[in-house]
Amino acid sequence: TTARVLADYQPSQFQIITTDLIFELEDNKTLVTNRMSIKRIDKEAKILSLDGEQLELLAVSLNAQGLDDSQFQQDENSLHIKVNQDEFELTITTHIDPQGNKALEGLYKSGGAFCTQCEAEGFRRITYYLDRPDVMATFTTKVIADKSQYPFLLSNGNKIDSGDLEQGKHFVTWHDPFPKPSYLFALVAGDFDLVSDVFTTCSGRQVDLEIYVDKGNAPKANHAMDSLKRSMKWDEDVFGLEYDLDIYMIVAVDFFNMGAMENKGLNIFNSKFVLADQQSATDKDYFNIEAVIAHEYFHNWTGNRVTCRDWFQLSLKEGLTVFRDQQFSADMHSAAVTRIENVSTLRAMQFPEDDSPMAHPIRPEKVLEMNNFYTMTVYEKGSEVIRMIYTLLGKENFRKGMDLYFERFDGMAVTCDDFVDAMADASHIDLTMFKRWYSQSGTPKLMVREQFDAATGQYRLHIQQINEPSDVQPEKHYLHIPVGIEIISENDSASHLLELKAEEGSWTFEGYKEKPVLGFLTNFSAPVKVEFEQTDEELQLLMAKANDAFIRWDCGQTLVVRQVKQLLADKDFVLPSSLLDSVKHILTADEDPALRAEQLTLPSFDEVVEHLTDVEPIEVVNAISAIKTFIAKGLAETFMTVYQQMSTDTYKNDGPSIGQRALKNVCLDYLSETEQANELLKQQYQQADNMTDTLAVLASAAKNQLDIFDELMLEFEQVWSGTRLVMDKWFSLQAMAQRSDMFAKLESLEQHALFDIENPNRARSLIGVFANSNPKYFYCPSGKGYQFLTKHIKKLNTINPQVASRLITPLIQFKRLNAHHQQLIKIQLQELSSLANLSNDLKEKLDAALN
Ligand code: BAL
Ligand code: ZN
Repeated sequence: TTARVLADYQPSQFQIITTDLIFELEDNKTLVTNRMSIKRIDKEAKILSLDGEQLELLAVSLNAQGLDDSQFQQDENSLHIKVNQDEFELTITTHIDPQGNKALEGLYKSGGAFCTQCEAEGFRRITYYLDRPDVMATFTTKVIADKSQYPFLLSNGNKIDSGDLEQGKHFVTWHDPFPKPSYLFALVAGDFDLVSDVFTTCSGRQVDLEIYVDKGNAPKANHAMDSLKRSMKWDEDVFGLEYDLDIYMIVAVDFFNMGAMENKGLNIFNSKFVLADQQSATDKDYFNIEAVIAHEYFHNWTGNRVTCRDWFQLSLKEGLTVFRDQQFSADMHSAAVTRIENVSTLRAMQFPEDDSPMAHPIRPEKVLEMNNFYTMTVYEKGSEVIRMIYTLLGKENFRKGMDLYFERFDGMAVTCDDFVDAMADASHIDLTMFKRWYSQSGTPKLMVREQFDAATGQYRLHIQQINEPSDVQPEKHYLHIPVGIEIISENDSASHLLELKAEEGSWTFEGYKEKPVLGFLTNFSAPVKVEFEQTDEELQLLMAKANDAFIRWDCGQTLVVRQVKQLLADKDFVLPSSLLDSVKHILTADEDPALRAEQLTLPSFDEVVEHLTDVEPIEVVNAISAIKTFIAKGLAETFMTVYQQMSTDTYKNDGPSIGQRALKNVCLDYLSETEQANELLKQQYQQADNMTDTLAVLASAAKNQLDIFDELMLEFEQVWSGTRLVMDKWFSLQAMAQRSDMFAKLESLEQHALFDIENPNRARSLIGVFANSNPKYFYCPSGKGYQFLTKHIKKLNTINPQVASRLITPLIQFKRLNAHHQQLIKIQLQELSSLANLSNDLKEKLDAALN
């Protein structure tokens, strides 16, 4: 296989107008009959080439005439058929093996149920097809299966027929009136608990809402259902977007590569993003479930009604839909806290990606395996790019742009340029230069200088943008960057939006008696790094006084990163007591507890590493840990006071209670560094009536290597061994624990009866969490951590290449490590690249990393 290139895009020579599918479901031999009515668009075309992988072809007929071998040709990934008519009907029958499908792409079995995952290119594992998003057909799907095993037979659209058949079988036929690309196709067959509700749309239509979960889990679907109704209402209120079918279904499955999938009218979800109750799910789980339910629902317009022309345009729907779900979460909860968490994720996960051998623009230009491009860049940086448009246009113009986008492109497969053009045309704001964000990779760096002239009262700000060349993009251009600032003077605070549209820009502000203090990049107005030499005192002032909550939080993070750098430079450096003053100020401030919890959370290993080069990881781990201990010991009493203030008797699931729990558990984590740790944790563990508090204890015990850890984990395992999602948490806690016998422990965990490498959630909870959240042992100078990861990637390469390819990320992002670690990692990468049967997924990343 060779990589595809954006510049080579050609419209399809053929369009499929209707697709009629019949599935006769059997574990190892499902019969798929696919009848397509096809139009030839390019009259010169003589051969129709359909995509197909891992299919057993049984028969092909053209206009009801069976074809023989001379009329079509088959190769590994396609079927070529001679055609000479402008309109014809093609019927293809194939056998597929859902039970044997461990890659979880196409039709497969999750537990006892059949389900599908077609995005990006999984439909070609179901039948031969023009498996590309700009081919949009009207689907009718008949599903036949054993009635007692599979009482529910689901597909996209509306149910139009059903009935019983011989031999205990039955069938249901579905028709989806909205033309769609094959990646939005879905089928589910199984036995479930059904939770139903209705939603009345703004125009008064009744929509049936149905959530299907494993038997016994119905009570855990209520939060998902409420989240769905809130999402439907929000999209009407904020964007005027109404749901369009009579039914909206969500099915939760345990084996799923992604978080969830927005198939038209029939979302399929990783059960992790559906199931929740007080006992088994944390506040964070509740938040994420609501966000993912919203995300998939919002795709109905941004993704399904208007879809992508080709897969290079993925951010057209993903960046925009992430932006929409972030806005929704901000409206449902604290906007400040939501924004801070978005930025943390971006810095910890997208910035490293954008600086790695796999760096790509939000609209990639070259793709070998499309599944490799469901990335932090396409999603999260993509959302930041939409947010910048929102910031530049303002709320009203942004809405006008969205309206124009739907007016122009409803029912079509379009490009990122089409979206930006709609925004520019509706607002009369020139976004020509702004479009460079779509084609340039890398995180820009802003160099900020300020100057104050006491004689004239002028405050002058100078910003320079630096876009470092990369191997793939040796020539970078400057970008159009919205820069929010807040200028704080003695008795005033003023906010401005600056637009940097050249390599450098200067702005002058008048009328200051003393040098004002600058809050730079309010609300994180652009996905950039900042170099700005502010004094510690200025940062402390901003932490206390800035109106912008992001600035208040960010200045605290900057201070901590500074301390880490000092500790790395000088082992005898003594942390300043001013750090304690700042933390104490936050702890006792009259501020939303949820925000205080964010402010008290130290930057993660990954966030800190983004500020360093030539890194010896253990030193960074130790420096962060020294700061935490210093704060914990210096303020133990205050932490205890706030901990007690935030402790309440009864569990409630409302915003204030969630914020209080967050702050309480941050305090608990600091208190885990003090002498009362074991006792305090044990007490909270025993009293906890919800998973948030229980998990907080276990996480603190794991990270602080407390004596009680193993004992509590044993107890937890006995209580929860029958609940898969909770056991994922148990494996994650084991994987993030600090213990001297870490590698022996990992070996025993992979032998654990409940470890199952074929389940992506389980694989991620042990292997992924170890590699991403246990830097002390993953980056062990012996190389054992890297070897552990490599061993599992090798196994997954043949079982589930998508999961393997995701897990390799920390081995690809090695640039900031010192030579010793880079060398150790390279050995692993070379070993992987010499694997027989190396998947395209891994090959693409290994080639980039080893070139
Ligand atoms: N389209 C894949 C899953 C998601 O982004 O919603
Ligand atoms: Zn999405």
